[in-house]
Amino acid sequence: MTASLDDLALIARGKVREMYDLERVGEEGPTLLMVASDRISTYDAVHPTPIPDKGKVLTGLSVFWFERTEEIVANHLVSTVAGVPPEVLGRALVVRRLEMLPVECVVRGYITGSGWKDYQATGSVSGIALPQGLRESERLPEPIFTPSTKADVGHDEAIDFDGAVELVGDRALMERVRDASIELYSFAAEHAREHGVILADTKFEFGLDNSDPDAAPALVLGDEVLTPDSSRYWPAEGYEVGHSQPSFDKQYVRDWAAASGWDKRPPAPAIPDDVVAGTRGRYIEAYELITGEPFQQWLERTGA
Ligand code: Q0Z
Repeated sequence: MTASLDDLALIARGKVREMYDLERVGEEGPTLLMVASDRISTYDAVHPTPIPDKGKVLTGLSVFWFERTEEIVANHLVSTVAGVPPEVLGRALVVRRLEMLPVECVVRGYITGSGWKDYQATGSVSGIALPQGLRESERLPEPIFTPSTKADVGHDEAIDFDGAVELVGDRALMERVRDASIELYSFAAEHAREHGVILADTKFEFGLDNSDPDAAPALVLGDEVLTPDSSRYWPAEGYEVGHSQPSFDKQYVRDWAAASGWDKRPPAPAIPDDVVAGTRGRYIEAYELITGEPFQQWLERTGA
């Protein structure tokens, strides 16, 4: 018997997602329910207007990547249907409960965002010296691992690799996390590029599975993976170095917000219907380009 969402204990709430405790302890130990909403944020503020199907697109994309990266590293996905309350089918996952590592594992293949700011100021990012003369949005000679702290409120703070080792308390483990992060990014960026999309950078979160008291804790990939909310995806068409690139998914909202005169401080304004529709179309287009299947198939597979 599957519980209703109302019967579950909310254990964490993000800007656009919720995490619930699933009482049921199965074969794989304690589990959680990770629920993606249709909420959208721009400039760190959540708009009052949802984007229909956004939560389902992001959940389907996470599953696509979890299923294709199991050989690189184990992940926390347990089920997309069994144990998922009917009202959140298609936008929720049953996941193994992990002991999360206290670092955000950012990998960058292109120089943009805070990495571009740091590079302009210092010539390096997270303690990694980069070639001189890079231009904004340029592809890096190789992907770099640029960890950050997990701030409860406000912005994550960039740290170097030794800072991440200190937070995690285990250098050998942190080396495995870095190597897995770079392999995951490289795999996904190559796949995306073959489908007309540039994966500029992304963020992973790892944890340890302690559910077997007789085994060593296993390193497991958690959270959402390689979604437009945890990554920068750019359309390959029109990509050009020397300036910032439009976001694959959020550019309609950002362009509208800029023209609306909103000063980018909370509260974020309601989004007009045509911008909602265009943005929903971009999310579905991203799903279909990256996975190569109609979004409808995700809805059907999950009974959404
Ligand atoms: C993920 C987050 C969300 C708010 C905790 N497998 C796991 N085991 C233990 N903890 C987590 C996970 Cl994924 C975990 N977050 C981030 C997700 C809503 C915060 F859906 N926090």
